[in-house]
Amino acid sequence: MADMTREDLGDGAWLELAERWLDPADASTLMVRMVATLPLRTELVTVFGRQRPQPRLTAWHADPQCVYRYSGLELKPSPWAPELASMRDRLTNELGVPFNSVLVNLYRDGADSMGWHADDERAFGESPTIASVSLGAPRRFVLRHRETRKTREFSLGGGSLLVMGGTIQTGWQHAVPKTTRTVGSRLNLTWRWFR
Ligand SMILES: O=C(O)CCC(=O)C(=O)O
Ligand SMILES: [Mn+2]
Repeated sequence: MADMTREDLGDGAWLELAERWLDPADASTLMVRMVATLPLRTELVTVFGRQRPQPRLTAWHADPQCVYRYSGLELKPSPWAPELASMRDRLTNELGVPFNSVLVNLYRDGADSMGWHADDERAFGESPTIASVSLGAPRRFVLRHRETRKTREFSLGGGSLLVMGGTIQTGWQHAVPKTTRTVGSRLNLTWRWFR
């Protein structure tokens, strides 16, 4: 298994980062293949009663019973593509978590983003372990403590694996902010166990 750096954020929240979980060349090949083959699309979400497109493309792949509902959206699972199934099996093996779903996000450029949130839906359980694999160009990933407002940030580059665990989804939120800098596209895969 790749080198992992573990960081304790206090109150039972922790992170693990492997910057080179995938070889950079393999990460680029995988990105090209996934962008070409996965059913990535713009979803419409309802925020304060109004429908608007999410500023990124997404695909939801999971076991058939995993229907993901949030912000008025209902994502029915797409079947496992072979490269997703093998990433899932490697992660399950290395982390000992039976991942059965992945949300794939494509940030085409700096205008695509993800706002402040936590992966705290009930379907993910009490203290979920979430594995986030990044492919393509690096983007800023920021964590913010809900009460102290303390922040912690990473540049998540192609081939990296960030694991979030313990109470991190209760105590902290995270985001991928927009940027006016010229950045290449980035594909992120967040793996979860969905009950
Ligand atoms: O793109 C990222 O690094 C974060 C994605 C994320 O937070 C999510 O899918 O819930
Ligand atoms: Mn998230």
